[in-house]
Amino acid sequence: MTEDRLHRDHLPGGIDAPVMPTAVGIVHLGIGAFHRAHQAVYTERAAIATGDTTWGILGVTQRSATVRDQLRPQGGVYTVLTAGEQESSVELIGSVVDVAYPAEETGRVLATIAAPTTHVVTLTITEKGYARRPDGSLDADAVRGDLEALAAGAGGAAAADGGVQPAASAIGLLVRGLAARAVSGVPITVLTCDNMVDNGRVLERLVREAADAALPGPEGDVLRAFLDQSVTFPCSMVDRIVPATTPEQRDQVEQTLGVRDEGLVVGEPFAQWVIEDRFAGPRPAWEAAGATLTKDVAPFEQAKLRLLNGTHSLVAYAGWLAGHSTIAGGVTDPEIAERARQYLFDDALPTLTAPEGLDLRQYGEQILARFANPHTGHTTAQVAMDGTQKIPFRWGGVLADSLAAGREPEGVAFGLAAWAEFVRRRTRSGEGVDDPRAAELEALVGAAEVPGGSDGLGDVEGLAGIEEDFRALLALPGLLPPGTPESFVDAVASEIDSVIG
Ligand code: NAI
Ligand code: CS2
Repeated sequence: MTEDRLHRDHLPGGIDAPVMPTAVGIVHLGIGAFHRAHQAVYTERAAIATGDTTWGILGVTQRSATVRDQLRPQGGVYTVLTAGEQESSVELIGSVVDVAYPAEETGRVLATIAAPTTHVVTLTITEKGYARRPDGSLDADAVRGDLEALAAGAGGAAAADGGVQPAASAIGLLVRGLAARAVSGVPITVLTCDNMVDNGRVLERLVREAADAALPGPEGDVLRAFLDQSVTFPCSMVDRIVPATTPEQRDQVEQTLGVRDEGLVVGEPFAQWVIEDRFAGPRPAWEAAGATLTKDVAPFEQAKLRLLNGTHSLVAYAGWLAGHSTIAGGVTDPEIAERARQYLFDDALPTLTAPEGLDLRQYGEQILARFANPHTGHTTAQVAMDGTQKIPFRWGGVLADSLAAGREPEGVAFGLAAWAEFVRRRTRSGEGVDDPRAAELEALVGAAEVPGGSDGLGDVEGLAGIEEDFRALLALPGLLPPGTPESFVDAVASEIDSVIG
């Protein structure tokens, strides 16, 4: 350990000592920025409030070893920079004890999920991490290697020794870990913290589909009985704007602390966590850190996904098209602000039933103010990522409920037009689209034949060609709710002039 690098044994003065976990009670799949600035912060604060230090976190990162290489040299310790409009602060988090990279340590992760001292698995693997087909079912091809390992018995008791097949997917890793735990039968809670409607039920269905695909016969009975009797998949609504950390932010905090924290994460001051109170066994006292436990998360989740995330995506696409690199820049652009308010208050808000005690109009104004905070540095490009995975959860419900009520939501039409033009422009420029279905999207752009053949004006580049691109993109399977009428697609196409600039 070099003195200029943050470490559990080398703490800068002026900030509170981190929690020193005495056991690993949580395995977290997808230890990216958000987990470190949200669930791990709640866990740390709950440990400080209650003195219960048995909730150490083993983080798991599957796409790259970066976060492991950031935190392991620091003994798992990192800092959270809270970047407010008026002030900022730095908090030291010690609840993460280590980070595992399954490509090299699958056996360790499976053994930790199976360990009786582990009581909760949490996830933030992004919407695309759930290996879903457009119809929401499990994409078995995406988890094939794990299903084969499970069928071969390589995901069970063998977990603790070497020679375990590296996990190929988060869902696969989770199912193999639960299969290993089914041997002991000790109950466990699996808590997803990803931005999906009914996220706990989505995850449970996918886990069961994977188990049935891998172990369809009597050999799967122990696992299925374990899932039925000893595993719960509660839903949760999570909220804190946490952008990807920039080198400049690491430099800023190094100046403040006097040591380098490669694991730094940055968040806004606002944070909220609403959790379905359906646990199979022990859990941290997250309510001691401000979390809300409730029997029904749905009203909170719908309000957040539709009002915050739906507006976020509209600002991201319209802002990017208008040349704004940040969300703050986009939401303070008068034309975009007007469109954002139209979507938020005229389209989304009327489809909601307010959670108890929440004034939705006030909540909406607060969301717009949060977006305008320039200090988080949240970029339009980051929010614009993975549109095919986000749009159905953010605009899909607003569109379906509006149509059912006899309304065609103009804000949603504009947002979809902005998304389509974003895809078209990123494809034509060669920059490409950051989306798990990018190949499908890019193949649709410019592929449409202009009716009546080329008109000498540069075929696909004419308005007719752009409209054909839009219609082809909007027809992407799984993007819009089933039964969306052609009249609404026409409404999206009528927004072409307002998005092509
Ligand atoms: P991030 O990019 O920092 O981390 C994403 C994590 O997911 C990484 O550990 C990555 O390895 C893993 N991952 C990505 N694709 C995967 C795949 N196909 N299979 C398995 N693992 C995969 O992103 P961040 O900021 O941590 O956000 C993660 C998720 O947290 C979001 O997608 C969202 O669902 C939720 N969230 C994020 C918020 C934010 O402001 N960043 C706020 C509220 C929720
Ligand atoms: C954002 C979310 O990146 C995105 O798609 O809309 O990560 C957003 O920052 C969070 O949901 C806020 O809680």
